[in-house]
Amino acid sequence: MKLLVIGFGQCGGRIADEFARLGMRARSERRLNIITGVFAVNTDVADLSGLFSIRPDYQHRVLIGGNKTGGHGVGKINELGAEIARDDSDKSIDALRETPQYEETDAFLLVAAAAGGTGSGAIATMTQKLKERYIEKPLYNLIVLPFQHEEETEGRTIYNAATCLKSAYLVADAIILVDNQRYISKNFSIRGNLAKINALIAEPFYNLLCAGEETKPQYIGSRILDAGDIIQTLAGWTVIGYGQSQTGRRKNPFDFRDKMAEGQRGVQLINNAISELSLRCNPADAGRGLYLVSALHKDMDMGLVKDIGTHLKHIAPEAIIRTGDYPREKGPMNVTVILSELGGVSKIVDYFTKTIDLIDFIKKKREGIEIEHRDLADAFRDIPSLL
Ligand SMILES: Nc1nc2c(ncn2[C@@H]2O[C@H](COP(=O)(O)OP(=O)(O)OP(=O)(O)O)[C@@H](O)[C@H]2O)c(=O)[nH]1
Ligand SMILES: [Mg+2]
Repeated sequence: MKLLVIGFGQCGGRIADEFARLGMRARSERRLNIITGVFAVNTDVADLSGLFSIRPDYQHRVLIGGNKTGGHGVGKINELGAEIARDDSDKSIDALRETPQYEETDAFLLVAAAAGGTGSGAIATMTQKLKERYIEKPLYNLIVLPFQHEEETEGRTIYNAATCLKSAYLVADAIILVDNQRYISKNFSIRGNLAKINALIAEPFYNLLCAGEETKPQYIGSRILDAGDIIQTLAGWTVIGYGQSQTGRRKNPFDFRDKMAEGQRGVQLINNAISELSLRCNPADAGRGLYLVSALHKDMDMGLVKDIGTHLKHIAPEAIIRTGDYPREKGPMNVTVILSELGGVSKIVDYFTKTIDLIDFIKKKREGIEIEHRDLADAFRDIPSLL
């Protein structure tokens, strides 16, 4: 599958930068083209300058709203981010139009953080604008949810997340949810290390995008997972995960423990992938799903692929599941999982509930202040004025 990636705001731009590196890696390691173009759109010049792999020209790093923000971002006001993106949408769309590989692109992936200003406001607006222009290509959003400490301490975080997610849901074909907090609990040493988190966010897409583009017979699986399968799977709220088998001590083919572990490796792999999902959710809520198994030729057998499928069906019984295998020459055995069309995502519902409460609270407070002002005006009505 070939993606055209556009990052909005600082977080979106950096993750798009990571996808640019993924594309380079696919070209150099596997001679495959999985990324047809990468763009960063921002109201902040410094953020655009801090990218590494996206081409540095103005057509790939697009500055919007320069006259409104002076090139310094929108300071978390996502309404302003949305307004600027709408007003300057031609600037971004013109840049994309120049992509020579547009025809080959299977889908657009727009990336942003929900809690900031520029990306949070721009992602849905631009998805809508692109949808009007390019009706034939699916438009996916990858939205990064804030760290818990940001939710607790920074004003507007929850409000921005709720408004961004609702707007994205109304226009995007699927929204891949990525919770920053998940990556802290996964590995304490990467706390605060956003670059490492970004690499972990992009990694599950590598095999997923490469598998359907392979042309070398030795890497073509018995069931190829291609762009069509991925497009059929992605709908509504979506999460992605990636599980890897432990590489460690050499296996002894005669040891009964190794023999037993071999029988369970499919289940172990899928459990690893589910525990590493980009957002905690209940797999039973998924309406669609897919998995891609990648392993050395000698380790790849249909029993393994089937075991994984059976286990996934067990934990996501309502989901229509698509599958693929991707034989490799080196590297550990791994599985990529997508759960999509999720019915209930408690974290998202929580943002909506808290935001409605907040709006209610602000309204009541405002009414209170108005009454106070009225009382005050009544109280000084008969006082002579010096003006
Ligand atoms: N995973 C990840 N999260 C990031 C990164 N940079 C910022 N964030 C998160 O993104 C949110 C803030 O959004 P930003 O992208 O910085 O905001 P912006 O879109 O540039 O908007 P303004 O700066 O307000 O104009 C917070 O929740 C941060 O934790 C990053 O490189 N990776
Ligand atoms: Mg910014």
